Amino acid sequence: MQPSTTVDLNAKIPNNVGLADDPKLRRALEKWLPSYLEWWNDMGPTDFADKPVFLRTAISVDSSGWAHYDHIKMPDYRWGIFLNPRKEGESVVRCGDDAGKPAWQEVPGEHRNALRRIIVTQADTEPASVEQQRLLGHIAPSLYDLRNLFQVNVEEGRHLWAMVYLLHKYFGRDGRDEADELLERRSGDPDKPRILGAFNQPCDHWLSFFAFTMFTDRDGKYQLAALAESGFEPLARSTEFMLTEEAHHLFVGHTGMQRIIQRSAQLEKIDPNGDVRNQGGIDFDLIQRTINYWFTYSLDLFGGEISNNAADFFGAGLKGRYREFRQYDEHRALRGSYSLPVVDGSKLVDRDVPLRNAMNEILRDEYIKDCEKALRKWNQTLEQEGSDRRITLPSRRFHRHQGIYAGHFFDPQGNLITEEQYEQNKHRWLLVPEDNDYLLSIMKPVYEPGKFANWIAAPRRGIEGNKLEFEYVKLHD
Ligand code: BYC
Ligand code: FE
Ligand code: FE
Repeated sequence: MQPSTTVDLNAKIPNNVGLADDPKLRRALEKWLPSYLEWWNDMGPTDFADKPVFLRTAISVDSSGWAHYDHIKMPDYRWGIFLNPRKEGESVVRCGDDAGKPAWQEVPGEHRNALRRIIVTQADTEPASVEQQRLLGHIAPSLYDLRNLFQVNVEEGRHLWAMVYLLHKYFGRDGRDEADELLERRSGDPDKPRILGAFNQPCDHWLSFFAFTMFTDRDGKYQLAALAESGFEPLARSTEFMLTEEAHHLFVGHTGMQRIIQRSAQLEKIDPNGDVRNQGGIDFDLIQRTINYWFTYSLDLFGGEISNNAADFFGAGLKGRYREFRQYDEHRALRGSYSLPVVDGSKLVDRDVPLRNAMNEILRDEYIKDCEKALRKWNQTLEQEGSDRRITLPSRRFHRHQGIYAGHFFDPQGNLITEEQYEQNKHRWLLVPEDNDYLLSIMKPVYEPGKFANWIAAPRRGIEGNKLEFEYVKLHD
């Protein structure tokens, strides 16, 4: 059945997947709903449950006007299930051995395990990020930012719904068990951690929050885009709709970092010695260490440079390249190779890898290009503010925990160094506990409408045509 573009908004779970006509599935999801809400209450944003937040809610899959904005309390958010419509001629397997054949509306038996694994991995990141960010509301730099945090949080919750729908509908008993386990794992818990590395790292303050939404949510963009090329069409349509929401998360990260950089440049000018910290701001070295930290953990999320999993996923038509359908003419990738530097003793030598095995690296290339674009914007901001400082991205080899560079030591320029050299310098390159102490010392909540903390510039404009003074979160009745 083709999902319609009209959304059933009156249903207990808003959806355009025909839940009303599938009582068994509807009951299963309605049973999962209270467990989800219990998780939200335990692990979602602390203490703001009774405060109306100016949130957007997805109400349609029509690209013009898909969202509705209103003040609502987060536990009353209408988490729904939405699939993008698909045009004629687009319902094909887009990559691999079966490229060009009709897309699958059901899970092919031979790809069942791989698909389940991909969906569970994707799903697991969504609640993980909400857990990582749960305390940040207490130190928000403004009501505008507080609202954006909560907007990201409720939408990550909806992304979990999008994946849990697929697990319940297409994976039977196993899928239901996986859906339950998604509510049991916890970010950073040594006994039942989240699946991927970055989602177990603490996100204690707003500098990390903005770097996370800039760099880690951006991995989300590229993974979702690769899954939007999947031959399993329900997955492709789900992830396509998730991408419309994702754009806002990336906006929050990109502009959040930019506003901090801008403010630091202003404080540098004000201070007689150009000392940003002396003015209560965030110095550029600390900003750089934070970028180094979250960018590299996010690079890990693409998996190994040389990967049999990636080759299998691509060959099976489960996961394509970025914009596979539109950007490439040849969708099999059986010929050709990808050259990359590998560690050989004490030096780096180039090695050719069959194209399919390099799919993680090819996606990582797209991601890095996108990040470089953002860095150029931030450096423009610095130039406009009259600062001589510039921010950079570290090498993709630096500080890696996955793939061929893990277990070796590199400086941020990508040169091989000894473990000793690395240990001696890492406090200059990566976030350290003292950084967190300092950031927490300057991050006091600013809850007065239209006011912003000293360490961050105000945004250019408000949300949905509202002024910056608008009460984006109503803390007092
Ligand atoms: N941490 O061949 P390899 C988002 C494991 S973010 C821990 O190198 P593969 C969001 C791997 O599982 C997007 N383990 O990698 C953002 C494998 O384990 P097994 C999330 C890792 O499989 C912000 C082994 O290493 N979506 O949406 O080609 C807020 C060797 O695997 C890591 C997806 O990830 C790691 N970083 O690629 C909210 C899409 N990396 O089999 C949300 C689905 C690798 O030996 N996932 N491993 O036990 C995938 O497509 C793939 O699983 C990966 C890994 C790209 C993650
Ligand atoms: Fe998400
Ligand atoms: Fe996101």
